Amino acid sequence: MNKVMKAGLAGLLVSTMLSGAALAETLRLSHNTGDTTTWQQGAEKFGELLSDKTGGAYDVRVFPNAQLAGGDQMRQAEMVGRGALDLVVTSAINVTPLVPEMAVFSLPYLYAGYDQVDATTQGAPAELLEEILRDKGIEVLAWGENGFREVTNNVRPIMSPDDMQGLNMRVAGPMYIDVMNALGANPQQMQWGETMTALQQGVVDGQENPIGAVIIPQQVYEVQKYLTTWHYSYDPIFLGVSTKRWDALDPETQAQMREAAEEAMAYQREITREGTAEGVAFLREQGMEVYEPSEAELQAFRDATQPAFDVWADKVGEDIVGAFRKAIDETGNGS
Ligand code: X2X
Repeated sequence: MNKVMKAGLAGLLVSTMLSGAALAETLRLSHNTGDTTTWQQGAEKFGELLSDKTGGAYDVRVFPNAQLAGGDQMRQAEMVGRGALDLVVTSAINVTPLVPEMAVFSLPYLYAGYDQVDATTQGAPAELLEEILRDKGIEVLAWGENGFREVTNNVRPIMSPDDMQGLNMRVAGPMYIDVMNALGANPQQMQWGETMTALQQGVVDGQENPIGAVIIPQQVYEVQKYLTTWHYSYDPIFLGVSTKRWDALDPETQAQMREAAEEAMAYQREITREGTAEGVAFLREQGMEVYEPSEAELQAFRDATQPAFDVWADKVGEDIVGAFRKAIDETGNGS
């Protein structure tokens, strides 16, 4: 060890002693988008709040791009479930291989707006999913937002279901394969981490993702020409902790952790909605051609995707779909 290193180590020791605190326990948090997204910002906010609320007893190290799961975005939930990861921020769609019921949020055209979304993700319906996830070893701490998923491609503007015919579309999960098939496209399931390169090289023509959480921060506009705001599927994210970790915490720490998660995800939802609201204008400035379908045009997409809705509503089960529909109806905004 050289002099400089020795001095550095001594300094570290002194500052630790001066702060009077025991070394914080570091929890590892995995998420599957890049470090510029609102997923990352929400995860970092959670780390800050947890450290504050626990008086520095815990801190969080955030690992983007599903790197702790070898780049496999679907594997993260299973790893948290068996305690191989402490924490995860991921979207519902990534958990459908483990828990098919999680597809409920993303059923095509289930929601007509944010108030309907909030009535389910921030209300009793989401608790039905939380129970199932708990049985799989994941304690959901709070729900955030990926958002309404919009379609982009490099071939032509999408104005009607016919325009989807024959397009090679990257999709994230199994339900979207059925949705894309219903629209006459050629879906291909692919990791998000591989998608930008695939779009750039023309391996696929298009993809679909939310504007504020992913398309803008991950610069999808650099490799895609056309975007249609078809709002066809909503995707929430959640912040979850391994139940192995959770059950070992005392009630006070549990309360602090849940509070930190709720505040962090509220912040994450807010910045995601802001980014989405400003997003279309920004994307046009970047040279994208954006098409905003009318109500009648949206109805054509709704009709075309109905077969996939029916298949997946069956997989989710009547109890859960019914609870979601009831909460949506009670907002009084129709859909
Ligand atoms: O892979 C995607 O498209 C993403 C980032 O939205 C999800 O995690 C589902």
